[in-house]
Amino acid sequence: MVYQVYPRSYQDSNGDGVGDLRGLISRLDYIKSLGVNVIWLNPIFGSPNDDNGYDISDYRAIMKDFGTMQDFDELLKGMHQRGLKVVLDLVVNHSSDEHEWFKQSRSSRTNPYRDYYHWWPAEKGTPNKRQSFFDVKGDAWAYDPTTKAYYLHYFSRKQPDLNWENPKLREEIYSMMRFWFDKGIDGFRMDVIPFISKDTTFPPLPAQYHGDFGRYYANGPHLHEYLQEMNREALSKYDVMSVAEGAGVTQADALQFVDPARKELNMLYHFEGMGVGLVPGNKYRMRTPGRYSLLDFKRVYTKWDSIFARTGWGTVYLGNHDQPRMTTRWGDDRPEFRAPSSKLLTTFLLTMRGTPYYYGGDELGMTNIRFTNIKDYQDIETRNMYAQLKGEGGDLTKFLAAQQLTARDNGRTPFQWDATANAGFTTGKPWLTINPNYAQINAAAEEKDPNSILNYFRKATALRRQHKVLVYGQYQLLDAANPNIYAYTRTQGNDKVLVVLNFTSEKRDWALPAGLTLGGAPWLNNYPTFAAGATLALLPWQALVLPLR
Ligand code: TEU
Repeated sequence: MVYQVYPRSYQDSNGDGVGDLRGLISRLDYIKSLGVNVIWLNPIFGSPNDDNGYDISDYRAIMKDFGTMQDFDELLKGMHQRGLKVVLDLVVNHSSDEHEWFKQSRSSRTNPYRDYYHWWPAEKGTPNKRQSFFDVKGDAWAYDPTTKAYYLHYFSRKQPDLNWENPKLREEIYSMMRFWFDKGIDGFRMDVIPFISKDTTFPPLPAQYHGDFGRYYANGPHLHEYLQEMNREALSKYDVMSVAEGAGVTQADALQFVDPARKELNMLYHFEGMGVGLVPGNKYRMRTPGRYSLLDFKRVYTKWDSIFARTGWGTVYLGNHDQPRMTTRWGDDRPEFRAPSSKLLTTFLLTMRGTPYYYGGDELGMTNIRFTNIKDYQDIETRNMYAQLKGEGGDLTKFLAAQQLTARDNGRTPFQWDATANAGFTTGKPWLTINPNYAQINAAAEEKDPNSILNYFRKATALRRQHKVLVYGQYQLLDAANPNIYAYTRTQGNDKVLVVLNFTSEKRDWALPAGLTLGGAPWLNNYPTFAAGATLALLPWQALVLPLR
């Protein structure tokens, strides 16, 4: 079970309003108490923070805001002493434009670092259009007057794409990976790793990828060669894990990354689940704001389970630092439904096959902050989309309304530790506004309440540790056509359990399918009561894990 920590928002120790490593060290006992065993930290490396650390200017240093290498060593030791594994973020599709490599590269056309990046000389004309995720104009080519050439940046202008065709660059990266492995880290989460290989002739974007360029970016000609090389040169030399951020990866491609026979990566997390309820290819437009089809949801997770049924290994997540809060997005964050729906989503994550990636703060049932003003946002993605839309004369009111549900900053507001000033996160001015609901929703209050969302999460992690059937058992969807209830069994040898999840804010009856016989008290129930019988009378967002005979 992986628990994701967004260090910027976890705990500040020095009052500068930004979370840091010493803050995190002070919270290790809390993390240990959750019952998870792997901690993934978002980027902690040298960075000017154009994109909160996803723009790295020094891969072998700690970001000044976060502390020093000594702090990191202490953190790693503290984690290992508690039996926790540490996974860092590997961001190597691009670097910062403030990285020494890029400074050299842009200085002249003959500089030895020129080929560390993708350059298009202006005398060849304007390069074929590539779409940028974060550029104000949406253009992934930026003109650089010093050498009269364009450089490629799929993300912001301050995130130039590295040129993986260059063997020297690749060796630098593997060596940097070995540096961190030698320090003792336990693995990497690999940022947009499917994008590293490019057709460097940069032909026109084929029509089938218009509006869905992520899928084209993920399809580079040498991608799997590079991943195999990375495995040979770095990963295979250590006892470590690897997980790809599977941007643009389809069901048909997935096993190419994680089939053990191919010797590439261990896991991949897909984006399809996050797309449920959105207009295809457009995360800013929900089909019906605040609603999604449970049938689509079930279809996606069932299909992805089947992909890894014979080989490879899956993942499951409902939120991360690029997503809104899980309870707001997939549950119902109104006061009466917030706790049961958070607990239901936790039940889902911890009873599916594959490794759960659980986002820090979700164990408290944190919710979207729903900013009303563009000035409240810190995220480059939201700010630049807004600027772009403004330039085009688009509907900014509608955009801001959609952002209340989908913007990344919703998932990045500081961790809510207690009801004291600034939620116990900082004594200074927080870098991003803290959700004012911290007075009610905070870890200290939930510690005291045996029925809190936090304590439910602990029960669920303990259950998953105790019962291997929840980890490895075969998954079988039941009642596929039911638009309100998600039910499935997990089976391993003689162990069989039934999971029943009422994904609505209403009471629902659900008839136990023929052939299933309950085998005792629920292993997990997010309500104090449970009406057993041939028909289960489910309360709003009720979640049950029931042993079967
Ligand atoms: O995200 C990759 C990615 O595809 C994003 O465009 C993502 O789809 C978008 O943020 C969703 O809103 C990774 C990181 O997780 C993200 O935080 C970085 O900003 C991005 O790469 C660039 O490094």
